[in-house]
Formats: sequence, C-alpha cells, structure tokens
Amino acid sequence: MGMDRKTRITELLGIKYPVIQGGMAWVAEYHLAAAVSEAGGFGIIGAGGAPAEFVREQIRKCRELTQKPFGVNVMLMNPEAEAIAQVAAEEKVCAVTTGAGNPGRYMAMWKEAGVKVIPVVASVAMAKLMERGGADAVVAEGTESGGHIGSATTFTLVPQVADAVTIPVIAAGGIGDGRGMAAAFMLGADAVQLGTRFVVAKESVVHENYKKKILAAKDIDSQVTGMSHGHPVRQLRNHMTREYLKLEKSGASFEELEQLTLGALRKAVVEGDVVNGTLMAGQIAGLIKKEQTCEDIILAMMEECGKLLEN
Ligand code: TUI
Repeated sequence: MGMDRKTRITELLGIKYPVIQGGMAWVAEYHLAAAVSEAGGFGIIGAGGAPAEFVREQIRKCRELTQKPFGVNVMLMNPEAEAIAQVAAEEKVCAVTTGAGNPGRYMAMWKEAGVKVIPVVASVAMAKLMERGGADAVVAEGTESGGHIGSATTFTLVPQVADAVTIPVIAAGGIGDGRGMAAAFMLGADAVQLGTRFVVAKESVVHENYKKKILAAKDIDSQVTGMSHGHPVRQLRNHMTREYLKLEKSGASFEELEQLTLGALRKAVVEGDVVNGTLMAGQIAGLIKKEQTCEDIILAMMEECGKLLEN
C-alpha cells in the first residue's frame, strides 16, 4: 500500500504521516496528543490558558504514554505564555506551535534548545516575518477553523503562503478527510493540521455533550463572535453565541464581553454545558459524523488521500 507519504514535514518532525493535531485549549491534553503521535501523526498539547507547571506535567505524562515525538502549542494571549515557552525549552519538546500572536521574542530560546518552531499564521506577511525570524515551518490557518481566526480562507491562504516562503507549509482550517488533505497538497502544503475531527476522537476527553453537538452540526452551524473588538472566535451557534452577538451589536465593551466568554470554553469541554459554554469548532464540523480512534481517523484519511492522488 502506498499510504506512507514522505514530505518535508514528516522529515522535519520524524513522523510517519503528515497529519498534525491542532493545539486546542482544554481539548488537546496529553491523552489526545499521545494517541495522535502513537498513530503516526504529530500530537500537540495545547497549553491554552493553563499555568506553566501544569503544562510541564502534561509533557511528562505524555512521555509516559508514547516514545514518539509530540509538541506543545503556546497560546500567546495567555499571560503565562513566557513561562510556558520556557517550560517547552527546558523539556526539549520536539516542536512548538504558537497561536494568536507573534512568537518572535521566544524564537532564539527555542532554537537554542533544539525545539523546532512552527508558528500558526493567518497572513502572508506574518508567514514571511516568521521565516525571516528562523521558523522551521508555518501552519497557514484559514478562517474555516474553529477558535480564534484570521480572515483569509484556507483555499486562498495556503497557495499564497506556499509561494511566499521556502520553509514547509502546513494547511489548516476546513480539512476533515482525505479529500481535504489531497486538496491541501495540491495547494502547496506539506502536511495538514486538524482540530475539529480530533475533538470527537475516542481518546479526546471532551464532554460527550460537546462531541454530540459537533456530530450533529450542519454546514452552516458555526458563528463568529468578537469580530467588533478584533478577536474573532468561531464556535457552534447556541445560547452563548446569541447572547454574545446581541451584546456585541448593542456596543458592549470588550471587558463586558470578555466577562461572558471567561471560562466558557472550560464550561463546554469539562462540564458539557452546551447552553452557556463556548463550543469552538470549525466549518468542517458538518462533515464529521462519527467518533473514531485517532488511529482510525489518520489511516482513513491517508487511504482516501492516497487513492485520490494516484488517479
Ligand atoms: O490561536 C488560534 N486559535 C485559537 S486560540 C484560542 S484560545 C482563546 N480563547 C478565548 C478567546 C480567544 C482565544 C482558541 N483558538 N489559532 C492560531 C491563529 N493565530 N489564528 C490566527 C492567528 C494569528 C493572528 C494574528 C497569528 C498571528 C497574528 O498576528 C498578530 C500580530 O501579533 O501581529
């Protein structure tokens, strides 16, 4: 079977399949990361808003479950980002991905520790800046993604980033199966990053209520909140998004809105509160119909993608 697909990313990270798991806050804890890496992809622990020492424990627990390489995602809006960046360097994780900001000030420290640096970008300008700063690869993330998003679509962003940089590009946003993966390769990507499909993985600790919402979602069931204060977040439409958007329309302040969001992701992931919780998910949620193991997800994608690219 021609299922293996060697790319610059599988070489860079020392993995079998060019499938990266998104660094989702609360969702991407060590069980999920270890399962993705064990299956031959690249698992990532999402530090989100967690304290640095909690992230260190997650890294150590992940190492007990797998010998294979995995990474850490540093969410740069976290006030603890600096301490987490340091933990990633001290623990010498294989790679760090970053989100929601410019990781420039940590790059030298990571490179010195031998940690590969893979910033998530939402524009060509940011991709070029990251390459100049020494990034080993970039994730080009389209607006189809769940969570904090930029405005360019994956279909337009990936080929433009691939043309603008010489480092490898990982496509993210709206990819949920082998067709999306094959398309990403056609657009110039060397790998894909998946979030939403791994939220409903068997090994994902996300509350069953949240998983059910993703499995039941249709194509147009996500909404973007926070556009007015420059922090757009894609999530499934529910009581929370309706209340948020009502307040946003009435000109509520950023602080007032933050109060509403505060802890809402945890509420959804941990407590299964699908009414007042934030159900971050990408636009591809409508395609995802069943809960599968990480291994089944990756193997099915590789097989479908392989068949398409042979034709
Ligand atoms: O970071 C993400 N997705 C996220 S982070 C997150 S946690 C959160 N929770 C509640 C409210 C808000 C966030 C949930 N989802 N994706 C990576 C990503 N990075 N998308 C877009 C960007 C980005 C945007 C601007 C990267 C760099 C950038 O540069 C701005 C600058 O500093 O010039």
